[in-house]
Amino acid sequence: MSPPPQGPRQAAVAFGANLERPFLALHLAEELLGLEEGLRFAARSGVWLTEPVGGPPGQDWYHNQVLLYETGLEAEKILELLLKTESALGRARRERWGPRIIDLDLIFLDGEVAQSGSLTLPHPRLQDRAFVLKPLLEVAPGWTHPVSGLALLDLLSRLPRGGPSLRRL
Ligand code: A4P
Ligand code: MG
Repeated sequence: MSPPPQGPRQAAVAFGANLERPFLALHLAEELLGLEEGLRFAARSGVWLTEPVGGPPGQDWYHNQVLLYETGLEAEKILELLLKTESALGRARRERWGPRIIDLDLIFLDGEVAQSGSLTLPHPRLQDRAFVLKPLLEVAPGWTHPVSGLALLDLLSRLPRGGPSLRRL
């Protein structure tokens, strides 16, 4: 039996940039993704200036933003489009959590739960990161984590006090 036809789902994509011209990188990534068939832009958060989490000391603060799309695409296909867009903008993979011209992460696809070598959903570190949770709250305030059952506000309230700084630009 074939699976029942699925209506469009909401996909949240986190954008992060901390090299050269981060505003331009965020803008270009949005434009490129907007050209992809199957991803329909729904909402964008403000841009947040955020202290780096992990990675080498001394790297610049990040510009972070979350965009929401409506899509009929499968998660693997969305990830492929994100990686393609990173490459198109000249991202070279060097060290983990190192500075990057653009990083595009799939945060959630509705309530889908996935765990494979190349894809984990929801994003495995989203609950640890104010730089994802704060902009996400702007575009998807009603989303709840399908594994923990926690709402975004609950996740935010569980972040340790005195964590990395951030502010909305
Ligand atoms: N991958 C698995 N699941 C996913 C998913 N849901 N979305 C795989 C995106 N990718 C997913 O990622 C490595 C691989 O993860 C991908 O090839 C994909 O198959 P990457 O982008 O190549 O490597 P990375 O980003 O250096 O590592 P990682 O672990 O993804 O880092 P994070 O978690 O993305 O963190 N601080 C601030 N303030 N702001 C930031 O944006 N970003 C990072 C990177 C660290 N510190 C930061 C920020
Ligand atoms: Mg990434």
